[in-house]
Amino acid sequence: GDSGEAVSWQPVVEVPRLPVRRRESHKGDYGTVVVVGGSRGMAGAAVLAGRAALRSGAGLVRVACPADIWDVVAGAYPGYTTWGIPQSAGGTYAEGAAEALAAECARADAVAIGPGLGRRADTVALVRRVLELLPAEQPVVIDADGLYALSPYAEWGLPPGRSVVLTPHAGEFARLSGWTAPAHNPEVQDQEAERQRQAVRFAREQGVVLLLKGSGTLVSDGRRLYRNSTGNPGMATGGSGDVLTGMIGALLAQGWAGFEAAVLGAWVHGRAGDLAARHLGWTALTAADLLDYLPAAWKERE
Ligand code: NPW
Ligand code: AMP
Ligand code: MG
Repeated sequence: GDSGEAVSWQPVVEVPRLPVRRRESHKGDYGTVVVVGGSRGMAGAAVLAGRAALRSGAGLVRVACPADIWDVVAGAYPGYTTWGIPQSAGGTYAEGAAEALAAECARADAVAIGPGLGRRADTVALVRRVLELLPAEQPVVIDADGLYALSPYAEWGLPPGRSVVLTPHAGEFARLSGWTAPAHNPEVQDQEAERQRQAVRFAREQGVVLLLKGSGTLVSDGRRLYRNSTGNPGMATGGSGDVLTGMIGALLAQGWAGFEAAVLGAWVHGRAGDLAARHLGWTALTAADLLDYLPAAWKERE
């Protein structure tokens, strides 16, 4: 399309605050999120997303991973439940796997799909089929290999009108949208303006909430645009994005609308990175450290 097209949006300045928890509330009040992720070699991505969802207030977290890593994911952390996506002897997904997985997802309040799933043909088919089968009102955040399965989004994406949050980094956004950012330098004003225009336009045309990651993460629903101010280059480390996916899934499960969930998630994720960097520095920071600093970051929004 025409990248010079004028797009109007309202800048958002307010990052939402968390409502106060009622003293008598129980875990059913805070929603269930299913994290669909992981594969042999990338079990960690599912673990990071599941742990991040727990650290972000979801009442219950269930990690759905391929059956061949079920024990690995379950053994990595006791706080979430797990479910193994059926596989056949050869390791590919079994017949009926997508239907069974969709049924698991349909019992939850929100779904976070993609971290570490891999890119095999049967994985791509599984992701597409599951998303087709989800109830229309179920909110979903799609990241990483979930985005790969839906690229280009205009061809493979979900029908507009659903609550969908997509969280690509620049490389994933290029694959989804066909637009490749020039080497990103936020100091160059017109490059940044073009990045913002592309984000708003994609969100509007596809009817999704887009969270475009990077230094100065953008969130748009096609009408509003938010540019995040938290975060640092210490977060340029494997697994950072997987943590964000779990966080947004947890917020969706707690009833936040997609745009607000993405804005709040991006801010708190970056803030956790900034608090972590204060003690650990940029060099040593890891994705697991973000989990350790989420409590302090969330507390600032309580
Ligand atoms: P380059 O290298 O800059 O030329 P991919 P991925 C390009 C899982 N993980 N940020 C870049 O080009 C994830 O969940 C598992 C990043 C390159 O071509 C996924 O399932 C972990 N990339 C899977 O790995 C921890 C940028 O995009 C390509 C970019 C693959 O995810 C790690 C890289 O992206 C990881 O999270 C930017 N700003 N701009 C685990 N512990 O299990 C351009 N690129 O190929 O989508 O791969 O992000 O590594
Ligand atoms: P992913 O590439 O999916 O692992 O996501 C990386 C995460 O780290 C995203 O949330 C990015 O916004 C964040 N991140 C990476 N590099 C930076 C940076 N230089 N400044 C701020 N945030 C960053
Ligand atoms: Mg990622």
